[in-house]
Amino acid sequence: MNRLLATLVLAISLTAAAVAGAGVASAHATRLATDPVENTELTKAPEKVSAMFNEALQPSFAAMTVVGPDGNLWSTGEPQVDGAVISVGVRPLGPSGTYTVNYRVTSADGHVVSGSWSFKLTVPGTGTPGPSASATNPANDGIPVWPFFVVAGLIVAGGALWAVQRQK
Ligand SMILES: [Cu+2]
Repeated sequence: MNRLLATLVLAISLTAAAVAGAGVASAHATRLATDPVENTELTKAPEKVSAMFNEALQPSFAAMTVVGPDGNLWSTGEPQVDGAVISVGVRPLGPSGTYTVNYRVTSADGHVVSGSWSFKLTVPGTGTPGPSASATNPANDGIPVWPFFVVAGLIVAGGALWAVQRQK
């Protein structure tokens, strides 16, 4: 019975390690399309911005912001993940110029992918901005991957140790 349990623990540990390894090997989510299209010139603010990827995204840790030419946040609310699409609401825009959409999504394989694109507002709007974006760019706070490997390694070591001790 004890040996069976030890074997089970080892099997689970190896599976965890294999999953961690598989994440490195498989491809990240790739951005296929954006709305508005990159570098589009708009005369009116979009109600929301979105990016579509080549695979379903994990809804956890998703981030998306719109930063205006004034350095302020023009996105509003929480980003929404729907299958392969992430979107966020946009306030009525303000000054004309370049608005940059920053995003961070989690691929199906667990890897975090971040990026950005821009569009241009050619006619200034009357909207009021959110807070300054300098501290809230999602591209700046990537989630480190190494704690996952440390935990996987500890599980494998623990399982092996247990298996060895049970055989004495
Ligand atoms: Cu990946």
